[in-house]
Amino acid sequence: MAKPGAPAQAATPALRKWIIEQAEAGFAPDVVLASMRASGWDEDVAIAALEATLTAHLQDRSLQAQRPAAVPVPSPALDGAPLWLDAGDRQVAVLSVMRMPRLVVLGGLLRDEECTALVDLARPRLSRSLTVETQSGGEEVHVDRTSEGMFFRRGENPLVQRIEARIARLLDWPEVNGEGLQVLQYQPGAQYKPHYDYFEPHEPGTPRILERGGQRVATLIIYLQAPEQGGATIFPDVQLEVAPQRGNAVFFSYDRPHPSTQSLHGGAPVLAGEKWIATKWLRENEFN
Ligand code: PD2
Ligand code: ZN
Repeated sequence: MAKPGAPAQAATPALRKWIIEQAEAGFAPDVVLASMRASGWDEDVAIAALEATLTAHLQDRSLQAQRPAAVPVPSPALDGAPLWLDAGDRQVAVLSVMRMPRLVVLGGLLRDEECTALVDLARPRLSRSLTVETQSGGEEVHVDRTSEGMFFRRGENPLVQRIEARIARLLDWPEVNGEGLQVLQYQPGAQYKPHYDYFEPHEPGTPRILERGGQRVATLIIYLQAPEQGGATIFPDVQLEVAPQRGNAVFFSYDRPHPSTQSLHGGAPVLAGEKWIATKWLRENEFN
């Protein structure tokens, strides 16, 4: 609190930055306080600013220290800002690029006939989608995920092989690091509430999951059938909605299993029609 009669003084971002620089340079708080007093800061204001700034700074530092280390992630070859990417047997359009979260919207990853064929192969094999049960590392039915789905085994048939080879080339990531392609169907009302695709490091079931290829480091969601309304893939941290247009895809990576990647995402409720997607999750190492 400023003393009566003292000019109103506030801890500006510039002052906070300066306080942190002094602390990092090794000056004790009382030395920094003396220096602030000498520059005309009211003592009470200066003490409050010092306390608040240094406490917040220590909290930030300890959160940073707890953050898992970053690892290499798949990425399309975006150097030079190309409009098209080489996916081997197909050129794929770059529609949007974001740095944080690391995200790319891709156009024409699959041909219409490939989308239809995947849906036809998947339809008879659908069952209620599961989510990871974090205690055991197993899976469970969950209200947050109301789609129906199935998994293809990696390389299960020529169509899946072709798509997997395309994805590996596009993202420059080994095919064997990919989980089997998952196909999901969302009926009107179905959704997937916001979540992270990586496995929570501190959950008891995670070590078991990581035995098969390590962490997930990226997700590719391919739209196989657009609903009539709704069903966008949403990224709440950055208020982005990707429209689920057939043949297009959204790719995003997360270099550590931590919310700082801003990779929180969900499937908004389908309002009319049916939405179908295929998801490819990419692991750090070979998935088996
Ligand atoms: O269907 C989607 O848009 C969606 C949203 C969030 C899919 C996934 N996550 C997923 O397959 O992980
Ligand atoms: Zn997801």
